[in-house]
Amino acid sequence: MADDATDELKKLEGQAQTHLQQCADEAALRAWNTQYFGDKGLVKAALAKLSTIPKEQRGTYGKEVNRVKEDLTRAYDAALASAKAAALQASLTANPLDVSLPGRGRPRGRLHPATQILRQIYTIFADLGFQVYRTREVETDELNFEFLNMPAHHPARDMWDTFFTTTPGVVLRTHTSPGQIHVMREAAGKPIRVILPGMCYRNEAISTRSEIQFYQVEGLVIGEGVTMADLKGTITAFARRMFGPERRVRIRSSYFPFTEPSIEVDIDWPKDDPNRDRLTKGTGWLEILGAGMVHPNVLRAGGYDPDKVTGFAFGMGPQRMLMLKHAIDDIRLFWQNELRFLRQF
Ligand code: FA5
Repeated sequence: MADDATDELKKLEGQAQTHLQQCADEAALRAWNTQYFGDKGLVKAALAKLSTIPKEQRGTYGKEVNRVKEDLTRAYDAALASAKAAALQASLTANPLDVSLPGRGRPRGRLHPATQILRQIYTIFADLGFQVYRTREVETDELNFEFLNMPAHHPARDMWDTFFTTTPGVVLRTHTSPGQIHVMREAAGKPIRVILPGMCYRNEAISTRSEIQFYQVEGLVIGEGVTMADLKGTITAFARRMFGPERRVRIRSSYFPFTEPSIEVDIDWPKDDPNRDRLTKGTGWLEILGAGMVHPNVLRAGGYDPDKVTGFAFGMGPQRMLMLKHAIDDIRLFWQNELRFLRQF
C-alpha cells in the first residue's frame, strides 16, 4: 500500500514538473497552481492520503510528500518570477519609452483681472487706514432699500432693477450699500473707516458698460466732524494712485436717496484710444463711482445719532476701472472666460 502510494507520488511529481515546463506564461502558471495546489488540487490530495498509510510507513511517506510539495512550490515560484520578468522585458521592447519626447507643460493659472484690481483697491485703502469688511450677497428688501431711505414704492427704487428670490422680501443685493447698515450695527456707535467689496446683481440691459453681475467696493467713514472735503480728498487720493497723476478726475453733483449731498465721479478715457467716443457717449468721461454724505435717516437706521456724527460713503465699480486703465471696450469680456483675453493681465 505504502509502496503504491510512493510510486504514485513519484508519478505525480514527474507529471507536475513536465506540465510546469510547458506553461508558456503567467496565466498558464496560475492554472497549474490551481490544478496541483488548489483546494481540490493533486498535491493536496496526496497530503490527505497520509492518514490512510499504515502507521509504520507513515513517516517515510510523510517526509516524501512534504519534499515533493516543497520542491514543486520552489519550482513554481521560480517559473512565475521568470515569466513576469519575460513579460516586462517583452513590453519594454514592444513599447519602447522615448525619453526624447518633449514633456507636457502644466498650464499655470493666474489671478483674474477683477481679483487683481480688487487687491489693488484693498492696498490703496489699507494705506489710507481702511479695513475690509465682508457682507452677504443675498439681502432683505429692508436692508437693500428701506434702511437706505427708500421705503416701499419710493420712486428711487426704479434706479435698481432687482432680482427677487422665491422667498418674499429676499433679494440679490443691487449694490454693496446695505453693508453700511451691517457695519454700523456691529460697530455700535464707534467711529468707522471700512471698505466693503463684493458682488452685486441687477436685472439690467447688458451693454458694453453694464453687466447683470458685477463687483462693487463700498466705502464708509463715520465719525465726529467728517465732511465733504474728506470725501473729495479720499476719492482724489485714491484715483491718483489707481490711475496715475496724469489722468483727470471729474466730480459732479448727483442724487442718491441714502446720501445728501450726493456726487458721482468720472475718469477721463485714454485720449489716444479710438473707441473713446463710443464708450463715453462722446463725453470723454466714464463714471466709476457714486458717493455722498450719509443721509441722517441712514445713520439712524444704523444706530448713530446724526446730531453727533457725520459720515461719507461711496460705491465704486472695479470693472469700470479696469476698462479705464486698459482701454477695454467691453465689460462683458470679464465673465466670458476667454483665455486669450484673460492672459493679458
Ligand atoms: C450705487 O450702486 C450706489 N449704491 C453707490 C453709492 C454708494 C452712492 C454709497 C452713494 C453712497 P450706482 O448704481 O451708480 O450707485 O453704481 C455705482 C458704480 O457701480 C457705478 O459707478 C459703476 O462703476 C458700477 N456699476 C453700476 N452698475 C453696473 C453694471 N451694471 N455693471 C458694471 N458696473 C456697474
